[in-house]
Amino acid sequence: MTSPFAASPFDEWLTADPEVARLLGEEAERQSTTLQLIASENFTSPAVLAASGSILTNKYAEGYPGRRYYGGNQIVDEVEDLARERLKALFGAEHANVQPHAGANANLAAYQALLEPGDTILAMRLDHGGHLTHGSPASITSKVWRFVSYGVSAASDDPDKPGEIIDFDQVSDVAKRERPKLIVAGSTAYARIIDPLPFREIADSVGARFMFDAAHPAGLIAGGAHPSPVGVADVVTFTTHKTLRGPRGGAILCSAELAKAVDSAVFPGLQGGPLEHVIAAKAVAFAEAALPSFRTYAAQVVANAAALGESLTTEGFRLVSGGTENHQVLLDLRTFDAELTGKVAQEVLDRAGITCNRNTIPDDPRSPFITSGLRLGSAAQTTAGMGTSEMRTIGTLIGRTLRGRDDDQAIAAIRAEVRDLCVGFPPYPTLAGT
Ligand code: DSN
Repeated sequence: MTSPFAASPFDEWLTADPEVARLLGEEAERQSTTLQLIASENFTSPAVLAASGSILTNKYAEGYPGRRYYGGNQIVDEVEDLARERLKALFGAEHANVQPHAGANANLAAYQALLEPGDTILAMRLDHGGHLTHGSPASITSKVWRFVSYGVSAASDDPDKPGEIIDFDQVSDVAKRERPKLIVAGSTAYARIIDPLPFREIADSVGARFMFDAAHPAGLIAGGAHPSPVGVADVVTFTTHKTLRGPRGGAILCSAELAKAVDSAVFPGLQGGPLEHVIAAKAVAFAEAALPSFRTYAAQVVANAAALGESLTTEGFRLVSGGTENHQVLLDLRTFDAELTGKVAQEVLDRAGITCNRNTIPDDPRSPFITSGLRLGSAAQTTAGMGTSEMRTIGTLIGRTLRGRDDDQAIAAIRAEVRDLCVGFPPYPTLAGT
């Protein structure tokens, strides 16, 4: 197949480096002929691609607009100010920092702004859906701060009273016992809306600060599909590349009162020179997310995840937390096949052209490397134009792939069906070659 970028200047500029050009072409083919169901991924717009591939990568700009440590930043200052103003307007925030290179950096900077080393942080258990930066023993966060955790309620078979939902009694009990300086809401594998208000109440009851890590739902919040934590939490961190559909990176929102502490924590506390080409791309994405069409997109992402979840339930999988209210579907594979691990499922689905990741599920008896779960997301394929009907087809394809996992011919046939489906929904139609 012709590279979707064949008509763009990217290939031409790379003729001097045929090896990298070839790899980009192969990745373009992979992204446009396989299903992108990793819940933390998306397809940025061509304008975001253009800004992130721009000459702003050449510029050193340590500091902030109007207060740089290098000359020649007149234009860069305008770029970063534009990004900050657009982001503040998008979420109604008093202050924005658009320099974090990633979500992990944003979280580290927020902790640094709000806490002293050794202070206690209450965050979601990693094996119940929390993120590495919420206190994994492998993360620097747990070496600097002391983490205690809350989890989700027990699993339930009652469709009217689903389990595996954030247990606010537990959040409150642990908060009262451990007196954390900071309570963190937010997750990496959790399919429900996270309401910031109960967290705020609990934080206030113990005199803690409250941080909302909105890495996953940022686009759903911007698009009005989820409640906003801005103005409720002291600090909101997020990545710009998941549901928000921008370039790979992070950002922080906070009150004017915390602006100086947050800015100092990002630079010089954690990072050196900001990636101004990425900041320009963030500015583009923030403007896109303010368009009415983005509200339609956010609603469709949620509807698509629900359709995918329903279809997978019909195939015999159990949905962790009994359903989905965001862009994620977290599957318990054991009801489908007690022997099937997340690792095997991910590998077989990869062969069929269905890209997703294995994930632990609450109280998973298997290790994080093997797992009993799979995490799927609807954000990227919704950007490519797929709707609920395609999501139901994908659910069926996943069921067929995993049932036929020992049959190479069956997998090859599904791979062909996946390619046919994807060809109808090119992620970059305006860049497509002929
Ligand atoms: N935890 C990653 C994810 O959600 O895929 C992002 O850091």
